[in-house]
Amino acid sequence: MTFASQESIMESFNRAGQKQVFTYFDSLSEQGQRKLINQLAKIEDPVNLVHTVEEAIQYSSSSSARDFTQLPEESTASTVGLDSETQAHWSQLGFEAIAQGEVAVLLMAGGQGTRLGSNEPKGCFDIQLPSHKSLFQTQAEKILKIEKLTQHQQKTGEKQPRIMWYIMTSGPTRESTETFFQKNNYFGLSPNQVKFFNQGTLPCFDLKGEKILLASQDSICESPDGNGGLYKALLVNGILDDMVAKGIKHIHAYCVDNSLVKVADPLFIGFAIDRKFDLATKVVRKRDANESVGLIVLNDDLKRPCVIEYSEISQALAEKKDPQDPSKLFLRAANIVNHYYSVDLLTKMIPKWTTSQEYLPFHIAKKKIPSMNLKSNEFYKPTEPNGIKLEQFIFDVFPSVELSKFGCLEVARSDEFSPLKNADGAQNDTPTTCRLHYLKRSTEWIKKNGGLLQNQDDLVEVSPLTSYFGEDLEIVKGKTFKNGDVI
Ligand code: UD2
Repeated sequence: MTFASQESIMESFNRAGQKQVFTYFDSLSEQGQRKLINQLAKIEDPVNLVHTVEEAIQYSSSSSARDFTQLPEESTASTVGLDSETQAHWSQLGFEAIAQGEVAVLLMAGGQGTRLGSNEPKGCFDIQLPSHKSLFQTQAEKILKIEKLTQHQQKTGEKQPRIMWYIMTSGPTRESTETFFQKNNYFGLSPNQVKFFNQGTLPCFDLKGEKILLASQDSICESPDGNGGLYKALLVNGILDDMVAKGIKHIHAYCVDNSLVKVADPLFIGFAIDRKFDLATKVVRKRDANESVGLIVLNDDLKRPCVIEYSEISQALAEKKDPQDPSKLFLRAANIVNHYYSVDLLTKMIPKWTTSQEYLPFHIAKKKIPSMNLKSNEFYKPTEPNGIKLEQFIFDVFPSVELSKFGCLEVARSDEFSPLKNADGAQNDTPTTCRLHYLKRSTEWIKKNGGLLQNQDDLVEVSPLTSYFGEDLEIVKGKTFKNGDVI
């Protein structure tokens, strides 16, 4: 770092009204000064950043009464009651794409499990299944099982198709995630089919969104840039290039904390291929008006798909009933962070999505941010929210896709969605609810295949290596199982 560039960085932050970040600069050692300047250098345009935060603050306070409605029929489908021919056709298309090495999986695992109260990455969490498998392990085994099913289904002979697993972590989750995989020998996957990459960060501001907070005398506060940071991370880490170089055409992107996720689901990929969608998302029926999920809707002004996040929807719109059937919510297609992208779309749009703020606006979250108190010159841990964290949402790019290229597939909640969000004791989305939903789904498969239970409420665990979605379980016919059994 030349002195001139240090000067220009300091000048640009002063111009952005951020001279407070240099409060202690003169008293720092040369090393301390270099550490701060290097961190600040990651922010290309501080004036624009501060302006964007001002805009985000205004946006988040304005209750934008934009015209939202349900997606049109032609953009949607449902696996609930889907005829077996369509089901078989879509699965076949998905298996073919996997057999040709055209499918990869993108895992969003950068979130810190603050609501869960764990300081481990969520994927390491043990929801206390009889097998004590972590979320990462069950997801890795689903990939292995899909590879084996493809090998069998597509008769690829000795050649077991390989599915690349790209895992986005954040600064706080990277090391422990990678160590966890190494210690567990990648759960049976080959190490070179798993690629870790880090998402970016954004500075934290004071509550008014005016001043960047200091984490110490020689560093500013920053936090992961949200799951919307995925696109820039794919670009700067060469992941997108890697996908293209490997001939990958179809991406399944999902959220680590869904304990029932169908990783690399051939049916979902086949749905997108069959309908020639560039972007698709799975949804479940929203549980109730206050469930903490985004809603996949149509922006009627733009005639484009979009998502309203739970933290930004008006109570009235969340509770609005469907005029066609008042027993249902009007907007009920709940986002479960389970998306399909064509690599064509990503290569075409990521350069746009990552250079203009319009596609990925900042969302504001008021938080308690441990930081330097510039009056007392002491570091403190606030008991009340004292600042804001900025994050970008992965689905904010949805309106940039033509409606005709966007698909929404409804799936059964009991089959595909049980998120791990809260510590036990909360009403929903806890390790207990995840464990129960996981075991209930397995036990349903056992009963459907003629397996018997010692007691009617017994719950049995079926490993993903044994069955991915209840297939190939003829082996249980006539056998009796009891609580805690694992097959
Ligand atoms: C997410 C969805 C919400 C609904 C809900 C269902 C978004 C923006 N919101 O809300 O609509 O679907 O999940 O469970 O998708 N993550 C990162 N980096 C980050 C932040 C998050 O990788 O900086 C990952 C995180 O590890 C998780 C996923 O993104 O896998 C969702 O993040 P979250 O749990 O913070 O999102 P939540 O529950 O607020």
